[in-house]
Amino acid sequence: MVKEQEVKSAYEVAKERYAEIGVDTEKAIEQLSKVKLSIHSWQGDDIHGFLNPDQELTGGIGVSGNYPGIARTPDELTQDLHEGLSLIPGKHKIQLHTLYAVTDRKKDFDEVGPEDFKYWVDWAKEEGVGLDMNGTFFSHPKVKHNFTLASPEKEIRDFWIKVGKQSRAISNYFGEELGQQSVNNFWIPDGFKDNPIDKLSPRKRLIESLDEIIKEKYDEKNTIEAFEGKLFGTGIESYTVGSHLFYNNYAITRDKLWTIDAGHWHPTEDVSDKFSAFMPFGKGLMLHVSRPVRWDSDHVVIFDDALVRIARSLVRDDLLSKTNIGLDFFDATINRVAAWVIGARSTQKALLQAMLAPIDDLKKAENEYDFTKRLAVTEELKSFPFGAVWDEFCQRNNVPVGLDWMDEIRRYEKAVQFKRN
Ligand code: RNT
Ligand code: ZN
Repeated sequence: MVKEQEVKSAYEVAKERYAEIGVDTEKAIEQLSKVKLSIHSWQGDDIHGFLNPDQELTGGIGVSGNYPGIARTPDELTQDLHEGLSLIPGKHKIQLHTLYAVTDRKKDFDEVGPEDFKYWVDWAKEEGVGLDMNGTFFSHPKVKHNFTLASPEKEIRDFWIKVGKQSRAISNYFGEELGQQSVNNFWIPDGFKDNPIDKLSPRKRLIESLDEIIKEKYDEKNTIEAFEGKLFGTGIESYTVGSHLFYNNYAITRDKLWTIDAGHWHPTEDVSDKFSAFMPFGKGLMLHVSRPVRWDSDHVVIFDDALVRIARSLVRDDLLSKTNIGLDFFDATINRVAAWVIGARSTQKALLQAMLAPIDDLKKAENEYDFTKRLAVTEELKSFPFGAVWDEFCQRNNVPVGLDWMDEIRRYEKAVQFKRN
């Protein structure tokens, strides 16, 4: 066990070091405690959900691994989420999907409504978390040749439009019940494996379907839509109807949020550079923080350069208040609760490190063309003792410091998860 006093004294030293360059660590701690992450339920059960758990996962996404202890029921999933949340400092949100409805009889995707999410709302109230939503447009027989809302068949489109409308009603219910805005994220897999003849008509159909879905007015205090584009999916390599540019334009013209999933771009593209290019025009962003390894592989998020850059852009450009930071990865080769904890804590650490910088001072240097100072300071900052501030943050939030959380995971998997099989 890490000793409380040691954390305190290391923090005091770090506080001094940062004060010397004009950085107030208390302010950073305060700022970080206000950032809510939207933690994705689907890391806990490999995106099976409860509506049709035996249906294969489709849509061009995939989970690999079979680490023991997967959550199979609503109670197991909420138990695991509770465990994960107890190891992540701060107050957060959970992202759900249509798939996670808890129904009293067999229901299809288009039939589930707010009443089927009462289980989650009750749990969220008890847990003190918010809820975000995602309509599910995959893992269902009505995904025909990888098409949903942009399908050439009206009957198929109508089914998915209904799913979209229901997801809005559910998201609105989350907002009303929990007193905080619920972001309703839309991602559909629609596209072709091989070169299409007609790239325009599917996009026009998608616009029509989406416009129909968002026709009904809901109070934005409760719910707002976000639209997530993509470059490609497995088996959908040649053409994606909902491309980045498509949703970028859709979000701007409909005054909605644009979702940027860190895995949905060419590996050499820096997604963090897009925030400041979108924000002056857009209402706000939803992020799906993920880690693409060579492709959109949805590895667990770690403290790597890509994450550091995302955090820096949000903090330096003061975009946190207009950005919803969601996580989106799925790895079943490691303990699924640990995956949540690692991804969430890494994201928070990156944000904290970004906050621990003399940002105004650096902006001033930049405007005065003092690029020498800019480079010198940003480079030295990398080895400043931000870890001591992070430890203090964890301690103040009553979650384990350092690797202590791993001891708890080992206890939990023995006592709970490994007993499931
Ligand atoms: C898929 C998108 C989408 C999904 C989740 C499960 O490429 O990233 O966000 O990962 O909805
Ligand atoms: Zn995503």
